[in-house]
Amino acid sequence: MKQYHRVILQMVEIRRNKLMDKKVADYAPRPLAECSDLELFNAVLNYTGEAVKERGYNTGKKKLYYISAEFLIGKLLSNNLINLGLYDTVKKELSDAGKDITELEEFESEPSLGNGGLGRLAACFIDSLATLGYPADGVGLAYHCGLFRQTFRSNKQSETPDRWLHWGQESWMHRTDKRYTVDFGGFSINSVMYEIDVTGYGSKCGRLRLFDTDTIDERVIRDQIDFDKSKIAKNLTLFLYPDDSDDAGRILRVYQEYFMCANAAQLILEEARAKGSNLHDLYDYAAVQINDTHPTMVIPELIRRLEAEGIEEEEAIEIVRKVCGYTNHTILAEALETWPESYLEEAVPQLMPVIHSLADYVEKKYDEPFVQIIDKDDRVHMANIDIHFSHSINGVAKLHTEILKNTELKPFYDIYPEKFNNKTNGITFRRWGVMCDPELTEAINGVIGDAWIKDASHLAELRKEENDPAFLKKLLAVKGDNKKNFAAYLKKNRDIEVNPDSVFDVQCKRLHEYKRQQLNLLWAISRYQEIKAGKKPARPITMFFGAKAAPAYTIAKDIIHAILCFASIVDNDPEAAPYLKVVMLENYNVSLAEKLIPAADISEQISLASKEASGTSNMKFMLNGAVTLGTMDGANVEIADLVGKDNIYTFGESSDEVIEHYKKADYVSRDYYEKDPVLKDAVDFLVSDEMIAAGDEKNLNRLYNELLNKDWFMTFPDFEDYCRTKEVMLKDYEDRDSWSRKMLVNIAQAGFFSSDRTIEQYNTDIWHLKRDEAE
Ligand code: NBG
Repeated sequence: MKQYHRVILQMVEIRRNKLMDKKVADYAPRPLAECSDLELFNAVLNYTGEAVKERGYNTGKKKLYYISAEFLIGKLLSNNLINLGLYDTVKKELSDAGKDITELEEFESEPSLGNGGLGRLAACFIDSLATLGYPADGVGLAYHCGLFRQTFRSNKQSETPDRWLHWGQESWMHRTDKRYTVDFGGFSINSVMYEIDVTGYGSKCGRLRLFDTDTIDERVIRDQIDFDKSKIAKNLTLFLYPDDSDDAGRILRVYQEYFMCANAAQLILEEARAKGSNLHDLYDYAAVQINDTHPTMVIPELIRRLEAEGIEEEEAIEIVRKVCGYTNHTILAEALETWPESYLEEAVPQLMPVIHSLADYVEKKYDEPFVQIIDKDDRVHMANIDIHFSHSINGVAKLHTEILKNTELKPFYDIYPEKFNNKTNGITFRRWGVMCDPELTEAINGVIGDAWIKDASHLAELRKEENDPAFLKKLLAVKGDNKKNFAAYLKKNRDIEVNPDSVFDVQCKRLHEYKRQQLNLLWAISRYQEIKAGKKPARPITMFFGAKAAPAYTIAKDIIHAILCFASIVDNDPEAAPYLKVVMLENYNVSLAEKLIPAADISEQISLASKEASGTSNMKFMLNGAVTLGTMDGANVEIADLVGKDNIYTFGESSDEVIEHYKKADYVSRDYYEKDPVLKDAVDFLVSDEMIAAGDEKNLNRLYNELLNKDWFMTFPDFEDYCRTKEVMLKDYEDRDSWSRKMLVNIAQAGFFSSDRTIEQYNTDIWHLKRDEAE
């Protein structure tokens, strides 16, 4: 038998520093035992702030500005303490005073600055940048109410403002003295810059710089998240992705985007100059990464500002091109923003001469209509600006980049083959391993040490344990504990009861038809129908969904409604309830993910092949020992390559087949419905008497008709294979020995998906930053 000894994280990486002599108690107004939660939280905040100051920031001549509309950073207390090597010390100090650090974690509110994978990726990237020692800022907006807080009422999603920050109260976000003026058509707004320190693991720190204005007035919010969209100075940074179903909402997005870019541009030029740049050599001082199309206006804005400094337009364009890189995160047309020229004229008239110049430049060189900046309907294509006027265009997984090159962006690839490159996404192992799964971390450290936390390639050393029954058993035990912990959390905090001995089958991600939560739901319905017909499964299954639907996305909300109605039917059916449970988790966010993912057995990654650019929850699940059930889409393809076919369950049509269907327009969902009685029964159940009694006939009918008459994301063709594959998977789950080996292989092969690897690749190919000189 092997001995599993506890390795204390701090011993390895952390330089002992002066702060070690200080305590949280030194920052508290009274003895810790007598402190309120708020006093305690502030004490830890200030103690941590001191530690950050001692660490200092990564500096260097050239700095990266990672501009993004979203930074889904999650709570910071534990993450910062772990990165600073202070977690165990603080935990002990608090516990000696009778205080529980996990309660303080619950007290902390989660910053609402992002939506999904794109924003979480930005957060993982700034963690890795700090850890690796690269000078870098994240640049974005300080939304007061973020996306929205999701609640369920009458089995439907309802949205309320997420007032995550109590303005004026101490927080991780510090107000700075930096102020800029941003001009819009007919008026100007003064900005104020806030900063959040980004701690690296055993390294110096980076910064997240978020812009806001003092004129915001939350009183313009009316009912729920509805607000007066015309009062730009009062509403500019209230919400992330304000409802864009009308003109006012869409123009507001343009105002927001320009506000972000105009501030970023001023910051970049000011800092470069302060370091000695004459602006002709901006490339030696700044790299800009444009995260999706939202920050596109930084290109014309920088050009405009360089021209104002006396640089000729042609040179200004070349300078900016050398500085900027663009990351594409989706092939869905709706996410490739285009704005009517008239919006830009109204909101940012000063940019129009530049945009017209860029458009002329392209038009003179290329005939192809697809690559033009402004189309025949006078719409400005933001991605097209990015592609022509930055030096690098990357997709976020191998398959995605190939699809961009060969299909979606082919006319651009024909012009600029050298600009296209792939950077498969990654996740930070500090948050998604060490912090969220301490028991697993301890088990891993016990056999291979903790070097994997900073150099994830070490995880592969775990493969040597493949035939060690003690370690495999340990993995099962850890998973069992995590499931129990999550079940206890749900009971205590949400009054939901789940059976930790059931299979935990999880799909958590934004709600979108292409991600196909509806496919999972149809499986659940057919499982229910089997049970009702007398076929009782060997083991119960608990299906977890976590997803927010964009407020104006009707069908996505109908899918949530159907899941909630179905969940209530199962709960109230004593015949089915012992075997099946469906849980739609309210307000899924980073903090909940950190609890849910370590407890998962099955990771549902079932997007329509070709549509999921990468997926990153697939990587988080894998690192936490869940096994993937997925299509050959996004990064699933690379997971399959790494773990081998025995350690992943794949199904469904290939991306080539799917792309072919779209090309030929030959898919008819009703044909599948007529052909497959199991599918037909499941689909019909959506509008059954039981469902209508549980919900709203209008919504259920709409979903039913959508699937039957359109099913744009081809749920039906994959249904049979999905059910068959899931059945095999559930059967295999019962062989606990061989399942634990699958878990191990997944964990051991996850090293490739560290965001440290991704960042090194961006740096080598795109940014060319130098690491901060180690002391
Ligand atoms: C998302 C994709 C995911 C991908 C993340 C991060 C958007 C627009 N795109 O597949 O859907 O993992 O970006 O790259 O949120």
